[in-house]
Amino acid sequence: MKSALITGITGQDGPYLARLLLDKGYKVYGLVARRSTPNNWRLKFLGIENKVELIEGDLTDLASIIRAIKKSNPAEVYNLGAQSFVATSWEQPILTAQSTGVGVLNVLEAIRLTDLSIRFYQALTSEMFGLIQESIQSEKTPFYPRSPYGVSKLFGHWMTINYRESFSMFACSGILFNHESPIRGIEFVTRKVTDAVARIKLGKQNELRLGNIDAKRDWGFAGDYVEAMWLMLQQSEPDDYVVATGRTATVRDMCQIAFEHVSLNYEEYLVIDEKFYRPTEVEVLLGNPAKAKEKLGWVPKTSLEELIKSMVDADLARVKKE
Ligand code: NAP
Ligand code: F7E
Repeated sequence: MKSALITGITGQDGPYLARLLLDKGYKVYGLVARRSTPNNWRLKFLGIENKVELIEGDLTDLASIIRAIKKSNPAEVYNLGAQSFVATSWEQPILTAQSTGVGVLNVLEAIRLTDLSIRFYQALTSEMFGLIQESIQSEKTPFYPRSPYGVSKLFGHWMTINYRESFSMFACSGILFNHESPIRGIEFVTRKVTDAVARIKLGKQNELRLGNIDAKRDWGFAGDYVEAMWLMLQQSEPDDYVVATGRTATVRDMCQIAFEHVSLNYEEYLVIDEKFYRPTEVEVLLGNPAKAKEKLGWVPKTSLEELIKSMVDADLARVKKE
């Protein structure tokens, strides 16, 4: 039986990827950083809490990653772990550089020191395009990151390429645009909005405070995007791929979809709060997923409307149970 090791298995993408790999017959291990309270609610939400084996370790601790690789003996390692909230990357830039940036190097080194035949997936991001240099971003678009998070990911990107070229590692970078789901962290804007919509609808909240609602994002569904990760590691050659929907919408558009789903008008509840503005903003992102379509046969299946409505429905169900 093939084994896979996933870092970041307690985050949003980890459980979707774990479920996909379990369905394909893999034995799935997850590297989990020690926290004072276990953080398994997302694994539970997808019904796989008892189907994956968790190994304690941290991306900033090389020895713990080596131990996890020796224990799991994986054919594939998916490095999804990171401090991934852009706003926090200005509050904790050094921690972000260590986990999101140097963490990538630690996993690459751990593979180099244990088994160079392991196939490696690195979770990268459209945030590396930042101040966009082309109106539609592809694998060939120059980078211009706008946050400590984006800069840290760019370090991980070049390290992944360098290890591929230096040691012939099968190392792939997925440059993923924003992807969301009912298990998205509550601090990210889509989930913040869908949770607020549920609370407002159920009379538990009166307003929704947001920052820059003119920002535009290319939003897809996390469950679709993890399929692209797996497909990258099944190819004959390692490569880098943009994964996106090819459609962009404003935060305002997304709010409108969410509120209209429960027959409310967002303008009656939205309050603009300077607190949520960022020191430097990524104003617009729009990805071109043509290479992923051509080489991987990957296409997004979920529309923005379907995605946001499913998130509102999940939050309504949760808030009702509170
Ligand atoms: P997420 O929900 O923030 O999950 C991050 C995961 O990393 C969590 O399991 C977290 O554990 C773990 N982690 C953080 N620091 C760690 C450390 N030092 N050692 C070990 N584990 C650590 O992120 P996501 O949305 O699932 O995204 C997955 C990956 O894709 C991330 O690398 C993210 O930067 C990248 N990405 C995401 C998107 C997106 O739109 N979702 C787009 C492009 C790229 P705890 O929960 O215990 O802290
Ligand atoms: O912000 C604006 C905010 O925090 C989206 C991460 O997964 O995707 C994510 O990064 C936009 C920004 O995601 C609020 O200014 C307005 O323009 O949901 P977000 P993000 O920063 O795009 C990329 C691809 C990643 O790689 C990251 O890991 O929404 N916005 N008002 C707000 N954002 C938040 N969070 N909260 C607000 O109140």
